[in-house]
Amino acid sequence: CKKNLRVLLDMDQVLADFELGFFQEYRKKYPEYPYIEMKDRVGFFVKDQYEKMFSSVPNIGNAVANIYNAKKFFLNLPEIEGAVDAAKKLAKMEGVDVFICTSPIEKYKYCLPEKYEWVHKHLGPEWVARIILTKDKTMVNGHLLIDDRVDIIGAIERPSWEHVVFSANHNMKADIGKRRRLDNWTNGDWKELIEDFKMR
Ligand code: T3P
Repeated sequence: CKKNLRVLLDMDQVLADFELGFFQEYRKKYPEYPYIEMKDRVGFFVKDQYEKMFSSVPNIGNAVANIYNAKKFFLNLPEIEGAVDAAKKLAKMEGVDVFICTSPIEKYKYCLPEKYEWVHKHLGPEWVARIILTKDKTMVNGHLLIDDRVDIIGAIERPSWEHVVFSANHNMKADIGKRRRLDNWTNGDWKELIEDFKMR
C-alpha cells in the first residue's frame, strides 16, 4: 500500500490568477463602469461584492459575469507568481502525489476545456492526468488541500484532507479558525508545510 502524501492544489488563485485576469479584462471591456481595486476585494465571489457595492448601477452583475464566462478567459489567466515552479518541484518530491482539484463555473462551456488547456500549457501534458474537476471538493480524498476559498463545504462533513488557506486579497480578513495559511509560492514556506505533513 502506498503511503504517499496526497496534495490537492486548487487552481484559481492558487495556480492561475483569476482575480488579476478578471480585473484587467473588466477594466478593458467596461472602462466606464465602477470597479473595486484588487486590494479591496472581500469575499470569494467577485460578482457578489460588485453587486453589493454598486447596487445603483444597472446590470453590473451581468457585466462582471460576462468577463469570466467569455471564451479564452480561463485559458489566458496569468500564473500566480512561483506557482508553476513550486508545483513542479512538489510533484518531484519523494513520497508526494500531487493533484489539481478545481471547480468549474456555472457556465462551463469554455471554462472546462480551458482549464485543461491551461494546465497542459503551463505545467505540461503529464499534468492533465492529475486534474480532478468537481463542484464538491469534500468528495475528494487527500491529505492536504491548498485552496484560497474559505468556505469549502459539501456532502462530506469531515473531509479526509486538511485545508490550508492560500492567501488572497479576498480572504485576508476572513476568519479561518485554526487553519494554517500559505501566503505565497515564492518565500519557500510551502516546503516546510509539506515536510510537516509528511512527518504525520
Ligand atoms: P477553483 O476551484 O479552481 O478555485 O467557481 C468555479 C471556479 O471559478 C473556482 O475555481 C473559483 C473560480 N471563481 C472565482 O475565483 N471567483 C469568482 O467570482 C467565480 C465566479 C469563480
